[in-house]
Amino acid sequence: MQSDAGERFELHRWLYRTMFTIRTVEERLARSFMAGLIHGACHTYVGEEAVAAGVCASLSEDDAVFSTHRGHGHALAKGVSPVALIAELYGRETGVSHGRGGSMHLFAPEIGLMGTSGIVGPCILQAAGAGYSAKLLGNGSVGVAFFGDGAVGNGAFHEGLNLAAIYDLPALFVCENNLYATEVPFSHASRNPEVAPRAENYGIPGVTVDGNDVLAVHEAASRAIRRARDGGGPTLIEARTYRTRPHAEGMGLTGVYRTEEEVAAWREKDPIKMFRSRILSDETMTESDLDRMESDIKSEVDEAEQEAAAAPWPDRGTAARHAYREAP
Ligand SMILES: Cc1ncc(C[n+]2csc(CCOP(=O)(O)OP(=O)(O)O)c2C)c(N)n1
Repeated sequence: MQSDAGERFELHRWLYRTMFTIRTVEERLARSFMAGLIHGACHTYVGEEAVAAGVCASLSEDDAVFSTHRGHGHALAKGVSPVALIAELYGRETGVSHGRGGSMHLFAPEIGLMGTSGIVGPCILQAAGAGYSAKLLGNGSVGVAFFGDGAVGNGAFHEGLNLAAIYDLPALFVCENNLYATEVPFSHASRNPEVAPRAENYGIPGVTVDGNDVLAVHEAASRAIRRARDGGGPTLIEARTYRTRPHAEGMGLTGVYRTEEEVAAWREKDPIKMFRSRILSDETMTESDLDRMESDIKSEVDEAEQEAAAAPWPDRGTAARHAYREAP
């Protein structure tokens, strides 16, 4: 059995590696978008990496994740490789959805990434459905939805949380409250700017957590996931975070809806910077360990990008594959 210190080291290493990989891939994709290599929209997850990493650290391939238009980070944290993600955004056959889905439609059911979607809200219902299936099968798995504050006003939020609550389903609802839906402040879209207390309406626990503190997210998520696996029912987590890039690449970073000062203040609370300081003060790893890890990840992502750019396009003859069921 591993010692506590050994387990902590492994966890911290995994969390840092996952967050830094997401950041590096996203920054690479932002450049690729400007170079015209990406077909369709590209919503990056820069600034929010601690949420995907902190939650997915407690999940296995048997747990089902449903995500949104901002899903690259969830896909990577759930185990999609950088090359499969980048190739998907480049529209290539080797992409995670064989080049058919692009940025917002990432599917890898073999590792429990049940899909990202451009439609705001349904992932909440799908996670409740996965929880229902897990309960019927008694297999101990959990359905997880990641969604933004913009989904909270959608009927799916009420229906999904209510359904999961009344049947004590093993589900976890993770609201990434980054304060804006596109360029609409949450405080304009709702008279109640808090999400977690809404859990009380459904009789389930609601937890607010600093979404830029990966250890805080991990602790809240692992407790909720354990509770769900043990038959205790669903939890709503509100992770308070911020995207430090535009809503989608090509849009303005700031504007009528937020100021440069606000973005700069949140960059000071960057989740990777914060975790790096924590690791160094806890002495889990040294500066040179972290520098080496970062440089390895940068090389891996560079190689992944080159491989994706050289990958073949899907064959025209297979355009309808996965769109229609094969005739029996
Ligand atoms: C059902 C639905 N309504 C509206 C839209 C248009 N839309 C795309 S992204 C977005 C904002 C979503 O904001 P939020 O859920 O907070 O996620 P964030 O982009 O902040 O991560 C909206 C309204 C949509 N895609 N689906």
